[in-house]
Amino acid sequence: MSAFNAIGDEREIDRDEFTPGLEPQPTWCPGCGDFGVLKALKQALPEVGLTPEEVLTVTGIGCSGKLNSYLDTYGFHTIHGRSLPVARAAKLANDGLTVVAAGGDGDGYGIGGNHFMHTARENHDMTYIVFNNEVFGLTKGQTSPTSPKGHTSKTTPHGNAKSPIRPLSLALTSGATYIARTAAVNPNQAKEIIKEAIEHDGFAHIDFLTQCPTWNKDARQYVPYVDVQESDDYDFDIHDRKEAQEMMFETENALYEGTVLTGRYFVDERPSYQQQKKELGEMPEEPLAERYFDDDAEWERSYDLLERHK
Ligand SMILES: Cc1ncc(C[n+]2csc(CCOP(=O)(O)OP(=O)(O)O)c2C)c(N)n1
Ligand code: SF4
Ligand SMILES: [Mg+2]
Repeated sequence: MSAFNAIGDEREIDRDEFTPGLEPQPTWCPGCGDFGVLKALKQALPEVGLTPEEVLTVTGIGCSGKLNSYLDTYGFHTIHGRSLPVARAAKLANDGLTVVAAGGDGDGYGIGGNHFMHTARENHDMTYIVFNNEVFGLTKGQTSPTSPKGHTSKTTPHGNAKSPIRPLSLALTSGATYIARTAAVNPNQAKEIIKEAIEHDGFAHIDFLTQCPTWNKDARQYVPYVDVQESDDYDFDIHDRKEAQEMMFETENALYEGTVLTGRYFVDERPSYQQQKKELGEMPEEPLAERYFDDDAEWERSYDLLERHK
């Protein structure tokens, strides 16, 4: 029996199964928002009926990138900004896996920004969690693509001259089909949003506000927050692109003016890339890795291809 045969098994599971037995405790600083992501994810995975062996967590580099060290799923800690291409390849090679990609604001909106845009455009079926703490945490607090204008740090001692990126708007115009923002201070909402994102068939982007008390001088905890679905002050249709766009724009401005808006912003039913590849007959019917176990399989090996080009 290969590791993949476990996919599809039905049994009772709980969040403790996602806690590694041998790994050390998280090394995040006390009060770090990253704990909130880990907690919400550990609760969400069993609640959608997943077992650890059905999930792959792919992370970038940063404090956020340590997520899969503390989570007992398959894991791949990639290089800076490259969680999405690795996640895409894994999902294409084994469509049975539930893929969660994760990384920081520097990782996903900076160095990996190009991958973010195209993974959204192509609507790859996965959940992408961006830990947005508005700084480069691991490397000691440099200004990042989501740092506010005027933000002071070692790299912008006189104040940040750049305007921050608009993550929700960027996801929308790029083509993501589920877009939400949540915050580490709102664990129940975070868990529900992660569950919806995992169950969504297509690219689901979660901008997850995670405070960095060590390096973000303002040490914002993102409280009080407003849930746009719960509040009477906001009324928009998450299936209407134009209304979602206006709400995202307001949300992105509000964050830097001191009002933290969170919730679901956009959901669309456009078929995922995997779905479209299946319709074209271009998706493997079994995980590609299974072929290593099948001596009779006829498949081209990379060195056969090299031979042909001699
Ligand atoms: C190609 C490359 N450039 C730079 C670095 C150094 N580096 C490591 S983590 C990091 C920033 C992390 O910031 P972010 O993605 O926001 O994650 P956080 O630590 O805040 O969770 C940088 C610049 C690297 N590892 N690789
Ligand atoms: S440096 Fe900031 S982001 Fe990194 S673990 Fe500490 S509080 Fe969290
Ligand atoms: Mg960061």
